[in-house]
Amino acid sequence: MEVETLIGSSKLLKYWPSFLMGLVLFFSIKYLMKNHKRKSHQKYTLDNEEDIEVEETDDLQPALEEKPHVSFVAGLNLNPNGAERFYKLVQGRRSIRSFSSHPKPDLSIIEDCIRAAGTAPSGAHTEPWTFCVVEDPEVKKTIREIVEQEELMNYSQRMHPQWVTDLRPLQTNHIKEYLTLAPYLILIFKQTYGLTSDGRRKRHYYNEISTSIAGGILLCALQAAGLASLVTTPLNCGPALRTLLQRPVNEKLLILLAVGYPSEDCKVPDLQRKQLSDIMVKY
Ligand code: IYR
Repeated sequence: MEVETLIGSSKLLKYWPSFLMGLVLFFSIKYLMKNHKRKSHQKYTLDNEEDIEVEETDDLQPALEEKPHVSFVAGLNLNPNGAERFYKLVQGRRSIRSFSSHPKPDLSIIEDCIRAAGTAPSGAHTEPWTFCVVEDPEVKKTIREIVEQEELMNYSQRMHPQWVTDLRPLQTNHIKEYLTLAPYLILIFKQTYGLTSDGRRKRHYYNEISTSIAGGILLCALQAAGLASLVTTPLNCGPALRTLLQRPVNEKLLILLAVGYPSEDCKVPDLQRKQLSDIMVKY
């Protein structure tokens, strides 16, 4: 009788269905909120970052160390003809397919050009690029073998006939003599993610756009140094070239650049560039 009275007076036992409902509601809301947060992160990063594979954790870390902001000292005076001089410099750039193996430019020039490329802006200042400079003739020979083997299949099977037709004015085919003749090959890898000092993956936002901008600055720097180049994007060769150069799996080949001086008999197609009025729209 006494126990029954005790049970009857216990509020927990009396209102247990309401307590249970409250608990279920609490955990459901918590779960839904966590899921919503994760989904909105995914939506943001999937745009343009299709191959990012970073674990979702609640333990968020800033991409940059927290650093104080400092005053920006421009160190430049407005140079009214700077842009015109730069335009004159870069308008002389052409894609060269016939290189001279001599003389060989000093490595220090290539280093300065890559330093310039490394000034490119990048998503959350992650600097998601690696520039592999190849001058060893044996490595260049192997690169050429890998590329020619794939390009033979690209031209004959993988590329649409219209693509091959569109390339006819460039007089290209699967034979890539420039890969062994050019004194330097620069293989530009985008880092699809980074690694923190404790081995965790770090997001590299807009790594392809950032690395492409760095590639553009590199082309301009090479031109300023009086060097010619050829941008190539050899289809299907990335993994084999990454393995050859022993690059880690987070690095994906974006551009293979041949660099050097044009051969004496070098010819280029007589191409015209679009006019300013064709590429610029004023509002
Ligand atoms: N990657 C091939 C085909 C090629 C594709 C384009 I687009 C070019 O502008 C030039 C070539 C090659 O290098 O031959």
